[in-house]
Amino acid sequence: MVEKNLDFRSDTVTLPTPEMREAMAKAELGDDVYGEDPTVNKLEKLAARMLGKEAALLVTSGTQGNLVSVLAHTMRGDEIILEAESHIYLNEVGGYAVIGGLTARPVRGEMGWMRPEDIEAAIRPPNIHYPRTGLICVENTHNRAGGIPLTPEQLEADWEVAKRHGLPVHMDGARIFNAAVALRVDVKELARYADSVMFCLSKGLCAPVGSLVVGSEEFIERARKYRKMLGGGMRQAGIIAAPGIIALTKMVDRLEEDHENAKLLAEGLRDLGIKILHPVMTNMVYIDVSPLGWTGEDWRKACEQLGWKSFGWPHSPIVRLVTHYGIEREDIESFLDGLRRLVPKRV
Ligand code: TLP
Repeated sequence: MVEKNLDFRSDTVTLPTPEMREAMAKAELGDDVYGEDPTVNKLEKLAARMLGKEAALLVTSGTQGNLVSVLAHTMRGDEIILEAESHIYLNEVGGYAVIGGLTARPVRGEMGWMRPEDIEAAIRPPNIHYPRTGLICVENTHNRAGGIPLTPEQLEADWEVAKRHGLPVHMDGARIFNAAVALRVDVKELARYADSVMFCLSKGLCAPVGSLVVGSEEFIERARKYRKMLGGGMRQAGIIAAPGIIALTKMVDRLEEDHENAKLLAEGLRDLGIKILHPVMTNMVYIDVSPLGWTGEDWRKACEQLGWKSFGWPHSPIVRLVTHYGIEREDIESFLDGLRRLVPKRV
């Protein structure tokens, strides 16, 4: 049975499935700092195999996974190239700068994709005045661009520039399985254009905690050391790896339902006069409620009346809605029915 979780704020709110809870209770455990937790080892092996990389590392969160990856690829003083609206740049507390001693060179993308020529223009030539470019980061799906999946062709074009300049590529693939499902490609086809990929178990895949970093054996060894430095050596972490295994083996294909529900939601909202800001390709819908004469705060209150949680601020009419496990098609339909009664009538 799915616990009702009427919450559009994020797919991070998903609760573990009953099967995950059971797996947690029964998980075989050991000390993972000694490499002795069999459940963690099993999850890491599975993740590496699924993404087509040599090795994997379980980390506490997407933010920690991105940070250990960035640290393992770079040296203090390097500059990293990333998309101007990327999560690493905007939403990870500036860890790359504070902890890594790195500077950022943001490049504006088109629907989340940095064009290869723009990346190339941002790579620093040797010059005594310049920092060394150390890394290129891409994000897939791209959150603030609207949950847009970057295609293998787009990724290959960026990868080609990086390799021509001898640079590593890190992919913030927090929702890489949403991208793979939406594009109907094997996730390996996306991961192959990155030296390292971070992806999250605790978003649409429903595990309660955890993300993974995948890459070469040698890269993962370095990342493991940084994870320890950041306090991420988790001892009997099989407790969180067990639901992670279920996330990867049982929860990937159902992401399609979330994508269908997001499309249904977007169509219904459009019919009510609300502006949809991006093509809806995965589980995110970004809207502008100003055509209703509403602020984000009005939106939030309307949702609250209908029993839903949704973000919405007084100063902005832009809101992100995310579909996920626990939200069924019927829930979207009844939400839209309720909303029809609340929105001002159109003239
Ligand atoms: N994103 C959260 C918020 O921080 C915005 C969300 O609700 O979407 N990369 C991407 C692309 C993400 O969207 C997120 C989380 C992360 C990394 C960080 O993951 P966590 O929250 O596990 O640190």
